[in-house]
Amino acid sequence: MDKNDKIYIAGHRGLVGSAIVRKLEAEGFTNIIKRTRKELDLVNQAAVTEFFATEKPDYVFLAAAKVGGINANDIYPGDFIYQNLQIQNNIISNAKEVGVKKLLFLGSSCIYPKLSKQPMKEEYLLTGTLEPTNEPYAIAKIAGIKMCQSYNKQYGTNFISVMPTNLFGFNDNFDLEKSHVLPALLRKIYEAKKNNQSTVTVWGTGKPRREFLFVDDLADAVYFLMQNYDEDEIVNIGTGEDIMISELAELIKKVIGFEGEIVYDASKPDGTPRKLLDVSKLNGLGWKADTSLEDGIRKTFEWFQANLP
Ligand code: GFB
Repeated sequence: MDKNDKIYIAGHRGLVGSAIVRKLEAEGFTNIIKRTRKELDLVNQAAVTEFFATEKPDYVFLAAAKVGGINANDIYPGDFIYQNLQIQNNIISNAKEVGVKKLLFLGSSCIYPKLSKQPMKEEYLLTGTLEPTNEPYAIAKIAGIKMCQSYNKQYGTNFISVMPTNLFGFNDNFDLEKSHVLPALLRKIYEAKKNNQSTVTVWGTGKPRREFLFVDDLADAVYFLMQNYDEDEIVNIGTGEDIMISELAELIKKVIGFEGEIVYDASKPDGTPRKLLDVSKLNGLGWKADTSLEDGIRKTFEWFQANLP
């Protein structure tokens, strides 16, 4: 990518898209195209077709998606499958129509089977049954991967797909019902400390294990792959390390300085027992994550405090 190439970042206000914008701006890119949802509804095929025909971007980062934590996936499955399929179909097909040089599609580690062997290698895709709470979202993401690969095969495009682990950082969603676990616990524990509560409730048993990647590291990896990877096969992006949800809660307690007790609500779903990515392919290409979980949580907590509504 040249510094003045036209680069469209779909989803530039979200957790991932905003981190990619920060990265590209820091690298000196000057021609970044952004559209808010009000300006361009990505679910609307005609609007997306017109946008691509007018703007004709050179490169596309497809970071726009309907996302949420385990509860949001569970209660809005129709929105998750419909909106994600629409957004990605509209963008990928129109990128091909106007001759985009390269597109990077962001998937998710939930595309792998619920009870997959750990750590999860790229080739485990479609080898088993998915986790039911996020199956509609995962099916949409799998369709996106297959769409990129099929277009490469039939039309000779260069559309790559990457599978990030659970992400966190600036511009995340801190809504207590719909967010992912890390921002939810940051907010719950922060509020518990502020209100002198003696306990904080964590959903599930606390036993599931998750891998967390600071989103600025993700943006760095995505930038690296946009320049150095041109293959059909998907690439995992993660740290290669995971922790128990109960350990995450203790770590966030330590960062925030909350001295109360963590209690578990086992009536809430645990989801997949473990979701650790095998990142040997990405490491072999020459990229490694470098923000520790504790540092990432500290930075995110500072951002959260500075940006409280
Ligand atoms: O982050 P999370 O919602 O996503 O939940 P998943 C991870 C684990 O944390 C689950 C537990 O075992 C939750 O039960 N947890 C504990 C909590 N307390 C809380 C809380 O207050 N809020 C939330 N949200 N969880 C999502 C998928 O799965 O991960 C998406 O549903 C996507 O499709 C995303 O793949 C990365 O890792 O379980």
